[in-house]
Amino acid sequence: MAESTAQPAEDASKLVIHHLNDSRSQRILWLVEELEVPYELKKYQRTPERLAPPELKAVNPLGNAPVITDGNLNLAESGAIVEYIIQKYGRGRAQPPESGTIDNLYYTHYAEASLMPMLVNKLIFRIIPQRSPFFLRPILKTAFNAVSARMLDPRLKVHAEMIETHLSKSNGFFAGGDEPTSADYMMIFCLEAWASEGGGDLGPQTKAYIDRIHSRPAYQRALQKGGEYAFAKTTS
Ligand SMILES: N[C@@H](CCC(=O)N[C@@H](CS)C(=O)NCC(=O)O)C(=O)O
Repeated sequence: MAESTAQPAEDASKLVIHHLNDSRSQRILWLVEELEVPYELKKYQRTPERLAPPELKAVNPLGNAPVITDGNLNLAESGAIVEYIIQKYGRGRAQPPESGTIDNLYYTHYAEASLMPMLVNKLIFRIIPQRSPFFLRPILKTAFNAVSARMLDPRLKVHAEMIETHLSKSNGFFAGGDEPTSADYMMIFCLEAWASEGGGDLGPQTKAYIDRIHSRPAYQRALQKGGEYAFAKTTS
């Protein structure tokens, strides 16, 4: 969703980040902290059902996060936001080296298009039994665990191997340069969510990558500013 709002934003000169706790908007906070882009933070709290609160609908008809407001523009979808901010505010930073252009393109899109849907399914399969009537829980838990083990885990194993192989050759970041690029800003949330679901087959290079990103000062600043974030655990 990208729309020109009829009303100008209060302060059109400042980028506004609409941040939901425990969510993909942590990607955007890390990015702006890393690039030292001035911004205003608007925080939203998940409901007891872990949904986004209705106020987010004022800036995104889908009601989810992240969203940014830049002047008259409201822009949702974390991949679009990452690319927009790098292009408009990056001052030449966060660019992949020539040799990493295709890896950057691939992992920037792979994160939400291929990996995240499987991780979300895994999460949903775990949550459905917990939120079902008490007497149905044991049978639903058995059924959904079986579906997860048969349909998701073997596929996730292949993904984990691909990522591990890539990171073992890519010299620190997904595009192989000397600073994070859009691929890193997109991939970190998936890997964090995966690790916090048990980590399954995540390899040592992948775990070391997550810990390395967590140790960056800009990442730590983003955590402090954003507040509650359940996924920034160390992997060891
Ligand atoms: N593909 C979208 C996914 C957006 C999304 O599902 N956001 C979640 C947070 S991680 C959300 O707002 N969930 C609460 C809800 O949908 O009510 C993106 O990358 O921005």
